Amino acid sequence: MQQLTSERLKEKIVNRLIIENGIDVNDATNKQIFYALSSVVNEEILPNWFNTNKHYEKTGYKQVYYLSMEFLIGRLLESNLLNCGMLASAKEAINELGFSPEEIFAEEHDAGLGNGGLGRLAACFLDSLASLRYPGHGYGIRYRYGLFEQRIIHGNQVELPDYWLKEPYPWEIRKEEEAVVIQYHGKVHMFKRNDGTLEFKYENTDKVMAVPYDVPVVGYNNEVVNTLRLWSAEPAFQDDARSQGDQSAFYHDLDHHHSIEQISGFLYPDDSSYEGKELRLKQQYFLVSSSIQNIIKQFKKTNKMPVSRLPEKVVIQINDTHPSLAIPEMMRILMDEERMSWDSAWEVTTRTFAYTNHTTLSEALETWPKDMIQNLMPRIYMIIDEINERFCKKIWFDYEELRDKIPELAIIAYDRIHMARLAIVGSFSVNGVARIHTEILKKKEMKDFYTLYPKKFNNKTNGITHRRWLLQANPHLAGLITDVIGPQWINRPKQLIRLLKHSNDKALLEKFDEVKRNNKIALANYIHHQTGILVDEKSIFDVQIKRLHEYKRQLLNIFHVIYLYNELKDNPNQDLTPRTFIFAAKAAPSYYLAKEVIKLINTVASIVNYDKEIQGKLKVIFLENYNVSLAEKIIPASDISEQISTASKEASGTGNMKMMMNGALTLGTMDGANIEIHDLVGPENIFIFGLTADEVLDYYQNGGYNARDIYNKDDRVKRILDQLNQGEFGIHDIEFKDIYYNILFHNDSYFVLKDFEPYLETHELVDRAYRDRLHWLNMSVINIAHSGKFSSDQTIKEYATDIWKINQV
Ligand code: 26V
Repeated sequence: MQQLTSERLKEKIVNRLIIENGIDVNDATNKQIFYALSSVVNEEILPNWFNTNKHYEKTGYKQVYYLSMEFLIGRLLESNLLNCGMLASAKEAINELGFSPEEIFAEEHDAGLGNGGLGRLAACFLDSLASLRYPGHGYGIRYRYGLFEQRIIHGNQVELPDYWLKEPYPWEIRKEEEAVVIQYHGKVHMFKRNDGTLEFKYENTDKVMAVPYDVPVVGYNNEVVNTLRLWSAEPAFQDDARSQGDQSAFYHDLDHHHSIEQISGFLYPDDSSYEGKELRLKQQYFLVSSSIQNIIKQFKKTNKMPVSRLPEKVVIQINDTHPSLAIPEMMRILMDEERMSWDSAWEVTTRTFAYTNHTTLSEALETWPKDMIQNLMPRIYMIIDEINERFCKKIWFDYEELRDKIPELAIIAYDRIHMARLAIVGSFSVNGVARIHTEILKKKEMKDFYTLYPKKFNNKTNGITHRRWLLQANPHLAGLITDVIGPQWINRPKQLIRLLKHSNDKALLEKFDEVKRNNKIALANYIHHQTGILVDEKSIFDVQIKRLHEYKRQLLNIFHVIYLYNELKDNPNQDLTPRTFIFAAKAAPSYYLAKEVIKLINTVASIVNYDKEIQGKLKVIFLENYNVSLAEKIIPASDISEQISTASKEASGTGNMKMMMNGALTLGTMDGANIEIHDLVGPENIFIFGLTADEVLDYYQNGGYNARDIYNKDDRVKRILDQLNQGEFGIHDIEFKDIYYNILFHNDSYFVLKDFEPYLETHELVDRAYRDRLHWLNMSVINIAHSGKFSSDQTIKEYATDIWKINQV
């Protein structure tokens, strides 16, 4: 790619402002500069995008499609500049024009089309696919409202709608000519054709149009541009009631249009508990029907082969069970439109789909009432019913030892449709997202399915794109690494391991120290600007940023803070390394206890931060509206990465990888990918504590844990819980009785009290370790050196070779 100099970029921006806005650059607003620069970047991207598509069409490479209800892509200007090789010159150009790059980038509204880990993983995967030259694309929904914006008011979370499309989104292109029709409701009629095969006709269906908006996915310095196709719901046909002046029909129309547009209206903001809302089901079918129709159409156009050969050219990864209706939808199209027999359609379908599981939490498992599916998509229901019949028969006849288990294996059981079971039966691959998670699936959660299909199960440990999370978010660290080991690590992140050789070089460690300090100063400034609170950049930045969920145990973290505060009140001169506890987290709007924890953190902050007696040794910061852009600010400044889920509950985690890559040390349980981090860096370079997954699972199964015993025996614990109960940790009558009751009367389901003491002890080790600056930096560099293993490039290569069988172009 011809790389643009900053001079040339400036010219282009100046021109763009004249042509588009009729203004002089000196009069331009930040917003106008943002749009001008985006348009210049698009000029670079678009020809490559066009050529990539042409190339795929011409060569007929096998394509992978990643189907996901969520893509948490964040901002794109800076990452597109980076991947086009223009970031440095663009920053220079912006500066020289008298603007601040940071402010210009901040003009872009985060695309928050996801809840958390699962959606962000999808975004990292797209980046790696394009950067490794794999023909891989995303299919999702263009929600008009992304994940809510969070404000903290009097310590409480308040949700505001995120109308991210209020202003034009410079990265999307509407492709009206690719629109497809989705049908809901109606009746299905069955006919026998002359050749004896069956034909299905649909009558009186409600039709909705799915219009794609394409977003380019730019590969790193390689001219590949893949596609993220986001579907938007629109009325399929213009009713003519309006022109006929029929008032009531007119209003009926408006209503109708509104309910259609609602299908892509908003992202469901709850990733902690499944709720069987019909609109959500409509969204899922909307995504899968439009995507599968589109995939088959593209396959035919490119390959001139019978659809029976689809699996040679297409593989579809479904991101959790949310898009698993794609399986019966594929069957429907192959049989009803392509006239294939059941057996051949099933063969094609099961060779095309692969399924990733992202959680074992039972409350997140999707099941839908069978009536709802039958009413909303009668033909799809018939197909699921048939898949189920055949599957159950197979168990009955071929696996006698599993006969008793049929109710736990059947796709339709007790009038509900079990989406994970459908996904397993209909796919050739089932994977978990970290080693321990896959093992739990095989040994426990999906044990009987594993007996049925041992070869389907495999592990693919998650990863993160080091381009966004290191090169872009932490340019000074990236620069320093390049100074030490050369730039090869950028294309081969595993080469970060070459840092190991230098991890004892004192002069070098000082430089790492300086980078971290500057990042901490930048974050401290941001914190001051946002909250008015001054934090000391010399304190330990102890960070927990993730969705708020009981199993992630932000409560354990804040209990530790309260404990430290109590200790300092008893003895203000205690020898404690100053700490800044940084939290950021959104709670699902209906998750009462999670919101109580947010309120507790903010209440503790409001007391601790203003208590002169503790001499500024503790600060508690809750940064509102956690999203991708805020993560990019916090992560480079983190010293301690809190990954303290109840063991066995966190499928993988990816924040743990991001912070490790930025030189933070993990303080965590043996859960998710923490275990793999531990195994790589060794026990001496990580702070591990608490129950193991086996111990937790054993307690769940056999009992033997009593939270009240700990409350009675441990004065520190008793004091904290009593403070919550008696409103002592409260101002203006705020109490936290429900947290108190939850722990003591529901026997502390997440083992907060059980892990409390080992957690405190481990924090004391952290406190001591931080005092030996060089040793700390040595550990930090060792962590960075091993983090290449967690680049999503590595993960994607494994998906590509083990599951997808696709080649780099
Ligand atoms: C669950 C649900 C439940 C029903 C309604 C809507 C909804 C939407 C999203 C989810 C996702 C829950 C699963 C999830 O996000 N898992 C996270 O996936 C990450 C990427 O694999 C992984 O790192 C985290 O450990 C895991 O919690």
